[in-house]
Amino acid sequence: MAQAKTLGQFIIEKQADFPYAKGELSRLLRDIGIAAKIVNREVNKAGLMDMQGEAGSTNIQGESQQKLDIYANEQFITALKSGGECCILASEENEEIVMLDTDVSLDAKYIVAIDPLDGSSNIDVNVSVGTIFSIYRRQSTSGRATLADVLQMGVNQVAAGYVIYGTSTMLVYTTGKGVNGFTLDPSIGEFCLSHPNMKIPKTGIIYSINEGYYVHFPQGVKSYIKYCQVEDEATHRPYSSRYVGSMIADLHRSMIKGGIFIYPVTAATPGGKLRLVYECNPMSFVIEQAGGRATDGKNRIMELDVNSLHQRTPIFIGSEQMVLKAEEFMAEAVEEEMSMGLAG
Ligand code: P6P
Repeated sequence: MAQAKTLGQFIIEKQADFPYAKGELSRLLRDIGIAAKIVNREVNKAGLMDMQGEAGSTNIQGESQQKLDIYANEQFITALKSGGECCILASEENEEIVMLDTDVSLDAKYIVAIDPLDGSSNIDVNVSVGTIFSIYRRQSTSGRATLADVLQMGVNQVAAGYVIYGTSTMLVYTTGKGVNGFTLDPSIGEFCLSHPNMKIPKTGIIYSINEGYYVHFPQGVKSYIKYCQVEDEATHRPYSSRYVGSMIADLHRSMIKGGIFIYPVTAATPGGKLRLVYECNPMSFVIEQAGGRATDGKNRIMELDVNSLHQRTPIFIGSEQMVLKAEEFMAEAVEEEMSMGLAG
């Protein structure tokens, strides 16, 4: 059987798609692939290397950091710093932006936003976790890049993707010309093209949401959940409920099988839980490029104003028809509340 195309071969081959490409973005993507392989090695043996469990520190979110969170973050910082193509890294694990512009990368053009190990609270129970990354070109044209170069709208992304450390390790990414998936072949230590031109099914029969918060959900979300649970043969309902607690795992399943993932506002997270810059925007870019849809229940995620590094947003993402249906319930609930308010 012919050896599948490696990530490096694919990146170089696709470089011709970009008129301004001088290889910087290609090198940056390869740097991310290298860091992912190193993180994969530790994730796969976390239990053996005392890399499980909490590190005893907390991140900007006030969430306890896992040892692997910190390790993964360090690997991506090291790889991006040595690669020299990235001037600023914005990470879930760092309160402030990380300036990478050393003498090697003084003219670096790219900004990388990353969640180095999403779902890391699942590491101790051996559930899939992942890395999410987003790449922008810096907007400033002189001096050092600044936070303003990071706080760009999602539609400005030049590339985005995720790595899922699961039963196999996959890297899935887009540069705005479709989505391609690569599976790590441990025998050669390379990501190999396994899922060319990925497309998310336009609809599906799986909904993914933490129903434990049901009482705190907006009425539109409650109505959509009930819609999913009603018996209706023509639309293959009731749907199945699947919720891993690791966004990457839930979204990768939707990419392959179709489905909708919802993390709405709740009483505990009135602005939503998931972060716009390094979780929702990159995953929205990938899902949209695969033919799916990603909104906050009404507005396109990638057109939301970005005002702060760790900004959160509610997210409805996945198969286009399912997201549109959920948005219908959200709009109906708002109309009802407004009419009741007017009547009241
Ligand atoms: P909850 C993991 O901590 C994460 O950021 C996402 O990967 C996941 O979808 C979500 O939070 C789970 O949150 O509140 O359902 O435990």
